[in-house]
Amino acid sequence: MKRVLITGAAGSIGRCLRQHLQGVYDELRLADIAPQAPAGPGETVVQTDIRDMAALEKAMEGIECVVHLAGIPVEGPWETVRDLNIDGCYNAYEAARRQGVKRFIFASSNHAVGFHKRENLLDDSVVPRPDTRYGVSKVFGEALGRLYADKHGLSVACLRIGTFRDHDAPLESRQLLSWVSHRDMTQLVQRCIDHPEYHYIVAYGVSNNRRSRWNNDGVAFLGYQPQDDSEVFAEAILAKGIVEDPIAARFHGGFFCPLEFTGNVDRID
Ligand code: 15L
Repeated sequence: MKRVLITGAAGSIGRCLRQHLQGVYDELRLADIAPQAPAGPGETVVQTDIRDMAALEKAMEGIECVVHLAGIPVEGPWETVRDLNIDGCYNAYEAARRQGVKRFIFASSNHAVGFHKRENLLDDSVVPRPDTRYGVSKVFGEALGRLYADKHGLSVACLRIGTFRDHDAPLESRQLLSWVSHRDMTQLVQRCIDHPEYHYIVAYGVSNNRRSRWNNDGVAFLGYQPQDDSEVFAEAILAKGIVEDPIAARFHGGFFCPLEFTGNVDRID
């Protein structure tokens, strides 16, 4: 894969990938609706709205691999989730198909499986269990990926990303499980771009955290070897003595779970 397009390139993960992948591929095409820094060597910068299929098709001309990061990264009103993460995500897969893109890497999220109990270790075979409308949109993106892989032969990787932060460190106790460092995130994406052949995979975007509850054995063939462990931050974080919300603490999705919650936690098996 020599010509790579990143959507949402002006976001947190996009900027990190831009910084670390500059010069690695023949062309790194950077698409975002927001203004971006001017193109450096090997880069092309395009202003693209993922709600505009024609613009996305144009942005994907000649591209071999799409890294689709664009969308709303948190819970939001249905209209926003629908426009950006449902319609926008469909547009991205469909534009990729029309342009003959070979591989599609989808920024999914742990919130696609957020209502699984934290006491259970999660691998790539667990059933969807979204904790928000945002989580539902990530389940949708994973399902579209499965469809486009099976029906159209697109090679697809869905990354259930944990906690990625600009400051590159975990800040609270749940993030000791879910944190993914900049270099590990970059390595995972790069392995997914560079691997010669896979059909459809799901991987967790998480560092080598001693407290991680997510298992990537199913994608060991990728050779992803995360370098960072949140444990080095554990003492300082735990010393703050901040107690997690009781609903958040039960589930993988953490603080997304109690948002607008009107259910019965004891019925969630
Ligand atoms: C996500 O999917 C969000 O994009 C991010 O902002 C974090 O909240 C992260 O999950 C998390 O679970 O910590």
